[in-house]
Amino acid sequence: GLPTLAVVGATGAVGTVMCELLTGRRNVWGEIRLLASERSAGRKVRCRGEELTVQVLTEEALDGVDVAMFDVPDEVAAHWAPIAVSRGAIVVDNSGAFRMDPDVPLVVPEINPEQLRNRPRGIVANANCTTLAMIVAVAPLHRQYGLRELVLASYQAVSGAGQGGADALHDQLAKVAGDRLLGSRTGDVRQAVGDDLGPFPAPLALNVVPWAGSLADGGWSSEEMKMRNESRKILGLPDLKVSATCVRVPVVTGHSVAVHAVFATEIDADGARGVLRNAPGVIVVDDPAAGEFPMPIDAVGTDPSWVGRIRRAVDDPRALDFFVTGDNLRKGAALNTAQIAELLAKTLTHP
Ligand code: 11C
Repeated sequence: GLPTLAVVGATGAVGTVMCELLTGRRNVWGEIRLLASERSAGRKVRCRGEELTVQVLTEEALDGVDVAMFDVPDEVAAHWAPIAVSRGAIVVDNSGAFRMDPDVPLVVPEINPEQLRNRPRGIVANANCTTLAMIVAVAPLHRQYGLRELVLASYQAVSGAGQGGADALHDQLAKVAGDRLLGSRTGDVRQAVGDDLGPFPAPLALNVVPWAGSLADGGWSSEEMKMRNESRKILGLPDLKVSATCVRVPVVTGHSVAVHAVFATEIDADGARGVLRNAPGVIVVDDPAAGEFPMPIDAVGTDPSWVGRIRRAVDDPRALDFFVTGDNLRKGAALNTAQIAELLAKTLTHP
């Protein structure tokens, strides 16, 4: 029979997209079991054309599961992923809990699928959504030109912080709509928005916030360190120089990254465009004269990383600048997890 899949965290922002994805993709699963916290248990969710009842995550609920996808906070994954493994499942974890563990492969199927084979802890990690949007475009350029350094600036959507992030932005936009003084010297956005900041340290409506995640050493944010550390691990370049500045913008879904990539050899924009056009998971949208650039409003709900504004640095013939946008809930989370799980399913189908 076909392997049994569990989706842990099935009612969150990523879990919800996962159910949509499982409905649209080629089916490789037998039973699909939706698991969540007590709060969401009993809810009915349509998935793959079936109406499924969300069950409470317990040890017993994991019995008989072949692959368990985890879309839950770090501390929940840290506790429950090893339990799922002890019950016989392979875990594909979308949290940050295991990504940098040397015994856990960090897999992007377009880039390093071979790493799936070596998973001593029974856990495979899915990268951060900001890393994923960018790395799908950077990896094929690295193969062609030899990457030496990345300088990154992100433009991250509020749904990266979960459903609460999306709700916060919509609530704030409703509060600021129509007041044309807001954002000028005489109109205070903080006052209009009030205390309801959701998961963010400052208002997102009519604003940008140069902060995502928690405080790490040296003034860096955890999100910036993830972009550095995960890029190094996925590309197999432990000494890669990476500097990232992560910024939250008033976009609901779709993380964008401005990339300055320095290579070992000279690079030209047309050559890079050719490499990217042939790269799996990438779509090139690069005709500024016609108003065509990668943007979240177009990338949302789609699978690929959209890449454009491709140009060679004026002052360094070995450096390329470009802009990339990807759906943070799809390739950034649910899609990459589903792709990994499907590769595992191929090896698991019971006779
Ligand atoms: C954000 N990228 O946009 C974060 C959310 O390590 O999986 C995902 C955090 C993570 O806020």
